[in-house]
Amino acid sequence: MTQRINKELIAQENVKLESFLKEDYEALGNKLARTGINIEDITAKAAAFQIAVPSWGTGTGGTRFARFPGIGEPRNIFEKLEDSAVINDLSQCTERVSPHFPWDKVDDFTELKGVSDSLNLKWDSINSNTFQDQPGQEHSFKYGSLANTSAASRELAIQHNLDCIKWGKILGSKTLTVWVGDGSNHPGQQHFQHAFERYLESMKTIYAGLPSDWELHIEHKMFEPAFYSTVIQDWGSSILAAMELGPQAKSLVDLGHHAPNVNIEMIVSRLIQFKKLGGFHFNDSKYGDDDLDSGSLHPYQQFLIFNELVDAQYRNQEGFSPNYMLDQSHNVTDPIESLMNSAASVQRSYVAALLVDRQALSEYQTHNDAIMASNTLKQAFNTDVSPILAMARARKGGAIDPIATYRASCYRKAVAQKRPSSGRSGSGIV
Ligand code: PSV
Ligand code: MN
Repeated sequence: MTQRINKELIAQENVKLESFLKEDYEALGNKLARTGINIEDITAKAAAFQIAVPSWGTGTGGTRFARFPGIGEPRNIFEKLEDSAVINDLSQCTERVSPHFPWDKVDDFTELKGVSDSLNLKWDSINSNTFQDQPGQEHSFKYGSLANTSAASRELAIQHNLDCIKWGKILGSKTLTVWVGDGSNHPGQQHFQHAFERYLESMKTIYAGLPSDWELHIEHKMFEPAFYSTVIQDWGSSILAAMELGPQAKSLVDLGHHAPNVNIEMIVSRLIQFKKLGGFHFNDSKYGDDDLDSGSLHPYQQFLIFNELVDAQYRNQEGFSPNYMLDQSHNVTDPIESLMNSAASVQRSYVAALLVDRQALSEYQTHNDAIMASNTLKQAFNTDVSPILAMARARKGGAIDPIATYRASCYRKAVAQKRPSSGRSGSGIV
């Protein structure tokens, strides 16, 4: 039987905090009312916010040096769904799960859909994996997949993506996300233009297999596994590819996939402007693609990204409906705790961005009042919206304090009994 967080336990834990929450919510409501903001409008938007959980994020991550397995790790997609359901039970903003194939491949996708339905979970974007070889694979991806010089390897990679669409249709997904590690490790190893041409040709076949109500998201990443050049290394290559393919192809922004100090919020704005923003993989980083917990290091950057997103919503920007998803590696924490924290952190950025006085900001921009424009953003960012997040969760049956309730449930200990350790302590970045 699937393990869940007992609803009574959530209620019991919430009772302990209810009166404090009410007080804080009222105080914040009064404060916001002074600037003409109705807290209930904001709470309704917070409650409607959703961010998908990556199936692979429910397991313990690692580096290329080592992995230290946690207890009670999910061993397959069914157990990953169980953990995802717990995250949503407590957080109430993560009703979708984004799978990765073939990591999450099953024999019977109809059965998998039945299980997710029974857990009240939906499926987000399907992620294809052509960055490693599977046991017995006939044509290797060692020298790339969609851009490989070998037609047989390219064909295999294309077919895998078409299979992902087929499986995704059964699950009710509407998006395919393609990230490839194709690139080179030595100057001269790869002809830049020819590699990009091969990639585009392969992607055109995948695009042709896309149902008319689906989107194809192209995820760029500056480096790794290729350390000299990567075919889709930046948002420039990604948007070029998306433009070449057609309107259903868009760019996906993973926060960790840019050169240090790049102005990601401005990239987001450009993609919005040209109807090419497909979605996000949220995480945080200090050095590279660190896959740290969202908002743990650069909460202001995350807020500034949401400032662009809320601005697009405010302006009713055409073609704007990005997917939000987490993509992190939890090496030293319980992944459930990290994912709950991170979902709330992204939701926090969204809610704070809703507080920006857009009319005032526009006036300051018109009159080149840099200080006041910047202060307008800072004022929203510095507002502690915790009571709004907690209220939105509690009203939907979630936890006022998700981590405390999760710990009180002893869920991890309970699942550890039926999920013996995989013992997989070798290296592995996910
Ligand atoms: C690549 O680093 C990435 O960000 C892509 O989204 C992959 O699908 C995911 O991580 C897992 O390897
Ligand atoms: Mn990613």
